[in-house]
Amino acid sequence: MTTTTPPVSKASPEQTDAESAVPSAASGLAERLDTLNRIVVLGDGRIDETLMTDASDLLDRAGQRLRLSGEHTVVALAGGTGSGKSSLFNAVCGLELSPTGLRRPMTSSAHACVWGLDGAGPLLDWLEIDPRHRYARASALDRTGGQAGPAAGPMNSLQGLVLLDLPDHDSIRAAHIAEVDKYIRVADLLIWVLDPQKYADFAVHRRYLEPLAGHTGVTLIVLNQVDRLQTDEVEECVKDLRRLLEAEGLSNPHILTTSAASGAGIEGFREVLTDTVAARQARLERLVADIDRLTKRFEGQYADAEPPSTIDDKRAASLVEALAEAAGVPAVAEAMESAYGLRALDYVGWPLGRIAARFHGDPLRRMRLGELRDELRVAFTTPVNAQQAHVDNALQNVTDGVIRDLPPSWQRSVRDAGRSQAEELPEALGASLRDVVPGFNQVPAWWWVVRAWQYLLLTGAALSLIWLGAILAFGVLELGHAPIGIAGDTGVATYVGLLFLCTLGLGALTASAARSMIALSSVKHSERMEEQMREGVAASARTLVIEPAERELAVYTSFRDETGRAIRALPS
Ligand SMILES: Nc1nc2c(ncn2[C@@H]2O[C@H](COP(=O)(O)OP(=O)(O)OP(=O)(O)O)[C@@H](O)[C@H]2O)c(=O)[nH]1
Ligand SMILES: [Mg+2]
Repeated sequence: MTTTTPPVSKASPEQTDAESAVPSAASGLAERLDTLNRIVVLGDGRIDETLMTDASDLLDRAGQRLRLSGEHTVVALAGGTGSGKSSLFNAVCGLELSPTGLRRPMTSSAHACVWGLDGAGPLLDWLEIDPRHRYARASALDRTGGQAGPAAGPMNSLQGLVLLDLPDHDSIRAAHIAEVDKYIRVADLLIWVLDPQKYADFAVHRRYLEPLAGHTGVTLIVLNQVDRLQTDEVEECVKDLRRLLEAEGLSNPHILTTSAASGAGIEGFREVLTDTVAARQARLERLVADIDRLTKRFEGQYADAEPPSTIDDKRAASLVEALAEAAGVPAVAEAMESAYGLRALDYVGWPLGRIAARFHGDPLRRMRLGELRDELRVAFTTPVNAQQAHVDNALQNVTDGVIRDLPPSWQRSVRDAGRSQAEELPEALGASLRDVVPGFNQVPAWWWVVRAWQYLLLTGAALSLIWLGAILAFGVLELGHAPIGIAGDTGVATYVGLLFLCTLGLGALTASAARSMIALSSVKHSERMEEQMREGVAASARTLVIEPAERELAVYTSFRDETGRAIRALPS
């Protein structure tokens, strides 16, 4: 007794030619697995962990299954205890291979029967079927018919079938459920064996059929034990079951009715198996259905809004500003300005004033210079002791506006990327400050020129003073004979006196003019130093904050592109 429904992987006559059949379901599968692999690489550690684990598991499973025999189709008989899985298994095998009976549950570990053992060994090992529960059937047997019925002919050969009889899914034994779940994950074709009493069983519907609604192409529903019902009751039962399945999202479910006891429907069941095995598409269709189901779960993992690819200049500039502030750049620049002024006076001040100051000591000036030196030495030699809260705030602000339209998990990952190298920031900021030291220590050429000019004037003043002394000694007091006439000539005394005063005056003027110039240039100098420090801070901000965040944005963009494409390619 078989209801008319779309066949599971029903092979057309041409498709029974194994080689030509395979590519139809396979086409696009490799590409889809590649896409999924890229999505996993991009999303790993960033999005929902369970989803990532499931995706990786699927990739592993697909890789393993595709490497294993494509000549074999793994068909699992699943269902509640007593529904008749083992009885159907035996009926298809034509031998009593799996014990059946009244004990509940009866089957405690999977039994496998293989038609065509060649190449099936690694597949059975991968399926972890206990060697004691592995059986082989020669295909010829099926052509001559087992218990299941008359010869079906070569086209109906079960060659390539790996039929699994599973324990019950509703077992009181947790190990049974774990085993069932394992095989339901890996089987190429799933057969749910239901019976008229428990076909609406909540557990099987909620736990398996509903979540696998997209797997209709690789799912077969068998209503067994129909010998217990009247003909009209069977139809009513099938109708009700179909309604139930469709309400759960299984569109156009393929339902068969059988009786393992009377043999009714068994031949039709074998035919479906024969067609499925001959088409050799179930293995690939199962993987395609799994990829479809998994891909749908990525729907909430990206946002429709086009993501930004860069941190805009305004945000980058405020980050630099905040980091420069946290590193104390303005204060260092101010200290540099003062130190520059004090240092300049050592060069351009009137030498006599400096000498006098050195003798008398100018405690205030000395203290100030000492403080400045300490301040700068600390700034230049140690990592910046930037205020953590200030830096944290700046790091948060730089990504906050940019990630607004990203899904929460990606907001987190971009924010984390922006902070990923935060620990290196103090050292890098310290280095940015240190980098300006050579520039700061340089003495401008004009300081030397002024200093030489000042010494020239001082020499002029000293010489004119000596000259005046000579005139006083030789010309006025006539203490002796002048070595050269002009040295004792009182007539030039006025000019020499004037020369002396002029050199002193010029020295004072030069010192005063130089001071004004220093006042101007120290501001310019500190501005230049500050600019250099800010450039360093900006470079650190770029390498340690902006670039990691932008790289993460690029990862999200690729993830969004790949996932979006995969979701759009899903069958509607
Ligand atoms: N009347 C009738 N009885 C059946 C049919 N199929 C199986 N049975 C009986 O139902 C009982 C359970 O059958 P099993 O094949 O052991 O059931 P199972 O689904 O393998 O059960 P577990 O191994 O416990 O999960 C046995 O006594 C079978 O003889 C059927 O189509 N009609
Ligand atoms: Mg059983």
